[in-house]
Amino acid sequence: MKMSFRWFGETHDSVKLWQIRQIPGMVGIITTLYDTAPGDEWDLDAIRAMKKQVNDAGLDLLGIESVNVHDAIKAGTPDRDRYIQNYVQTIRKLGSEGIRLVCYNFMPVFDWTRTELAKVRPDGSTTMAYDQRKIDGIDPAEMFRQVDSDSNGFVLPGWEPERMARVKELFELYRHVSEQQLFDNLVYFLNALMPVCDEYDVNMAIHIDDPCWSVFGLPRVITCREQLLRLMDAVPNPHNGVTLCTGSLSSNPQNDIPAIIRSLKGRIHFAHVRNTKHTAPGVFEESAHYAADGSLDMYAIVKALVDIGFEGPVRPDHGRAIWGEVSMPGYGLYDRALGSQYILGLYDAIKRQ
Ligand code: CS2
Ligand code: MN
Repeated sequence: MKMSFRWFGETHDSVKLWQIRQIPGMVGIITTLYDTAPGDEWDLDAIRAMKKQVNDAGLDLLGIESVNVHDAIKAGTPDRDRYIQNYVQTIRKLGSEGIRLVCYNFMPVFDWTRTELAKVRPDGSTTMAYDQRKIDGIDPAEMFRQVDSDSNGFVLPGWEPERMARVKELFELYRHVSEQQLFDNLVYFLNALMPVCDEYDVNMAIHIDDPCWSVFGLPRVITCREQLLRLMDAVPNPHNGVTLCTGSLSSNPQNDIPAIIRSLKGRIHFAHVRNTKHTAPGVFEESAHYAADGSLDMYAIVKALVDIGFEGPVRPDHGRAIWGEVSMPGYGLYDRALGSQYILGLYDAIKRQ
């Protein structure tokens, strides 16, 4: 596996490339052009500049997270083909620059959802947490106000203020979109992308929905093994693959993550490895990556990735805020650096066994 780190670019991230470079075993960066809006066609010069910046720091640009999907595509409105064509052009440009991995999600309106961004843990660190009972009691606009006021002044991916200003309109757009339609729209989108993915050998890697059930009554389809396999079968081209995010999958403890990994052999193009701690049904918090700190069997997860021959990029995912660091919630340097070392330690031990 190739260890990588998500980076939000010079203007959006508190972490510097030179710091990432000093983490042992770190070879790559996962980033995006943060100033593009979902649906825009990316600019080739901007892609080149982004790549050069990463390479100049001694790291490889291993993939894009995310090329965001416009809501017209997810909701399947009549103007979707225009946005799909822009997406095709973006893949063409990324592929021509040797960037072969595109992570994306297909969740309507919101990206991941947490009800607390700085829950204090017994050791004084803070972490992101989710409690379904809180979601049931508030509306999405209130949810956004809470997220925004807790975000240390950073813009959280998927929770951009421009987007949230349109939240009512977005909900209206999905009012009549069933889970089946959302799934069909995803298949339509992927079928349109496969020719350009074949031409440039670009892997599309869908991120697991987080949490992996419907929130605020919106449909969600990338939630469990059955749905993942259904998508792999619907578009059998191997360029249609998955970002296996253990934290997101673990939101539902019914998901047997090592078994899911094994069932997706050849279709996992990117792995997000992190741990969560469950306290009640629908209630969890993001623990340290270290297995004993949370509920996941991290050894079994890394073992399954090794056993299926996964060689792609992996990254630590959300970390706690520790040692006084102030960063975008979940995306500081320190705890993710620790997480990467733990994953590499497991990986080395498994490989030598
Ligand atoms: C992140 C997501 O929370 C996470 O696990 O990885 O924000 C992810 O970047 C997007 O869902 C991918 O489009
Ligand atoms: Mn993830």
